[in-house]
Parts: sequence; C-alpha cells; structure tokens
Amino acid sequence: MKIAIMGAMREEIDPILEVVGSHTRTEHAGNTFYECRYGNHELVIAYSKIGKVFSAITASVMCERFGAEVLLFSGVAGAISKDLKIGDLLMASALCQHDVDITAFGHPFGFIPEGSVMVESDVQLRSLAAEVAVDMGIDLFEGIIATGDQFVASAERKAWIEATFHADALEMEGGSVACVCQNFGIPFFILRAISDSADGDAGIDFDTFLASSAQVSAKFILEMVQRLGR
Ligand code: 4EH
Repeated sequence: MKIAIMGAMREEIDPILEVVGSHTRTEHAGNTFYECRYGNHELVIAYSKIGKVFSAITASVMCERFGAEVLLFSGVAGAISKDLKIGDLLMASALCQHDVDITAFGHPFGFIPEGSVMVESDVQLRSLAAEVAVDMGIDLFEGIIATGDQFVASAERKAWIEATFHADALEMEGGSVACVCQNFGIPFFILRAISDSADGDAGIDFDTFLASSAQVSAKFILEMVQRLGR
C-alpha cells in the first residue's frame, strides 16, 4: 500500500525519517517528498510548513502526484480539554476550521457552502489506532480537533473554540488536510500529541515540548503503519 505520512513542521517528521532509514528525495511544489519502503508498504513522507494553505498543498500533492492510498498526519497540538496533559495522544474523530466566518450570511461558524462544519476521519484507521494503543499500553484519546491559521495562546480564544465546536484540541493543519482527503476520497487519520495548553504559557510550553511530543506521535504512527493491511 502507498501510505502518505505528513507533518507541518520539520520536527514532526524527523523522528519518522530517522526510523525508516534510506529514502529518496523529490522536490515539488515547495516541499521535499521522501520516499522509501517500510515493511510491506511504500511511504511518501513530507512536512508542509505551517498552516491550512501549506498543508492543503502538501496533502493534495501526496494524493494526486504520489498516489497516496491513505494519509496519516503526525504532529503536536494545543490542548483544550482539561483531561489532556502534555505528551498525551489524541486522534481526531472529526475536524473543523475554527477561523472560517461567513456568519454575516446566516451560516454557522466553520461552515462553507457545499462543505460541512465537521469532516470525519476514517473509522477503520481509528479502530486500528485503538488496537495499537491497547497493545502499546498507551492511553489514546479521541475527540474533535479545531484548526485555524492562528497559534492560540489565549484562554478567551480557547474557551470560544471549545464552546463553538466542542473541540478537545486545536492546531493549524488538520482541518485543511481532512478537507483535501475527503475531496480526493482518500482515507485519513490525524494524530496529535499535546505540546501546550493554548493559554498564556503556550509559547514557552510549545518550545519546550515540541520535540518530545512530536516523538510520541511519530512512534505511534509508525506502529500503525506496520499493522496496516495486515
Ligand atoms: O504547525 C503549527 C505549530 C505552531 S506555529 C501548529 N502546530 C504547531 C500545532 C500547535 C498549535 N497550533 C495552534 C501546537 N500548539 C498550538 C497552539 N495553537 N497553541 C509555530 C511554532 N513555532 C514556530 C513558528 N510557528
């Protein structure tokens, strides 16, 4: 199977590249795509750069040019739910775009005509992840991820996103990647390890925990890859 693995930041895919070993590099559309065999699968790995636009470009290229049959996203996120602590893993059940606002036309926050507020991730990939978590002895949370082109470091903004979308975590790429995959008909899975709590300390916590949380997410994704299609 051809599996795409993407992150937004270099730090989110470095732990994956370290494990998969030798790979080829292809430059295209402003990204570097790394390809290799891993177990029974062909992998294409890339980091997009930050935000919804760059992540949409990368996901589209992975689907269209690299023939990805499934897309797995690995990275970090800010926690909304009080149950989520730094280093905890959350898989998205569904994703939304918290910064979409055409409410002036009577639409709800996050809604774009001919689209939907929430995009659901693949149910089979989620159940595979649940099995992996049990076998690894890891507590895997499942919930809604809200995406927007903002690094959220404010209790007020965080509370608004929680109240409006019932989101458990927030980041800057999952919602756009979900939208791309849904439109290409590619099953996708978005995994995030918590790096901060999206409040006043978010910037400091993020810098402190980016590498360690990215590693937690990457390790889990690679375990999923090994079990895919078995
Ligand atoms: O890719 C962006 C990174 C932050 S911006 C989204 N990622 C990390 C997830 C994330 C996040 N997103 C919004 C973790 N915590 C978040 C939060 N709000 N509180 C960035 C980071 N470092 C340098 C430059 N930009």
